[in-house]
Amino acid sequence: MNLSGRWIVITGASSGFGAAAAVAFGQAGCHVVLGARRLDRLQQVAESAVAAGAASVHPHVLDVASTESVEAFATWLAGITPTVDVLINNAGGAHGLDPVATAQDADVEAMVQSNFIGLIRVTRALLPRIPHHAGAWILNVGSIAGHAAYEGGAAYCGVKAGERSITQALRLELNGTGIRVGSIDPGMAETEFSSVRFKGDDTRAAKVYAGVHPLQAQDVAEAMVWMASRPAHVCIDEMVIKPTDQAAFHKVYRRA
Ligand code: NDP
Ligand code: 8X3
Repeated sequence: MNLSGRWIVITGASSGFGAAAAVAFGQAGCHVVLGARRLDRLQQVAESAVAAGAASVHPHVLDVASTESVEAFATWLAGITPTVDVLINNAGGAHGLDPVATAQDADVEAMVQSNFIGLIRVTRALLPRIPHHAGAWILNVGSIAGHAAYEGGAAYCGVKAGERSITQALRLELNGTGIRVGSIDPGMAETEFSSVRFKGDDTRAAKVYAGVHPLQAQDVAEAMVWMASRPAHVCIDEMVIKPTDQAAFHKVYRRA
């Protein structure tokens, strides 16, 4: 399916997968709408998407952890476009790697708000703008963390498992509308993810990727474009995408 001229909304577009997706959908000639909390970073991403060939680019502040912010974003968006062809629910991430015994409420709440409730909030707010026609998409970003839990990941793995359940429920609810609902579930990818997880401890974050050839944000963005550009009768329910070096969360090949 040709994506040129389609309207794409990307949450969490100020870095990582979301920023790379802005450029990748821009290259495909889309109108790109970008949301995140850091407006200065969004504006830089917007410039890259324009340079890549986007039909138009529209950055706006968005905190998916706030109903008020999501509703303000939706109201602003309604003044720009009557329709959204592809919604990419990407905003989120991990906070901390503490075991349950020492888990911090603030970290758990932040993960639930952004990855889980935020996904429902944004989808609920934008659903009226997604046309019931063949070819529309709601593409949620999950993780291999949603497929198997690991030590220190109780809350993060929990919310990403929740993302899979939301995706599955929504696909059932929207059956017959023509709107496709799917999940892209990456493994280890070198973005700001680990820096955020370890609260700015970049030395600790770098160790996650030491000796490994991890996914880059662009790898995931290209997969998103591939999913979105399938013919309208084809729905990719779930795509797991990992580095070749990562056979499973705990099984990672590291060069000396
Ligand atoms: P980054 O930290 O680089 O990007 C996260 C993005 O989410 C940023 O743009 C950030 O923007 C945004 N964000 C976070 N919280 C909120 C919020 N409350 N409201 C709006 N935007 C928010 O990491 P990734 O690109 O790696 O992460 C993107 C998604 O991919 C996340 O859902 C993550 O869980 C998932 N993921 C990541 C993997 C990895 O290894 N990197 C693997 C599997 C899944 P801002 O701070 O400006 O608001
Ligand atoms: C991020 C991937 O495996 O570090 O979702 O949790 S993992």
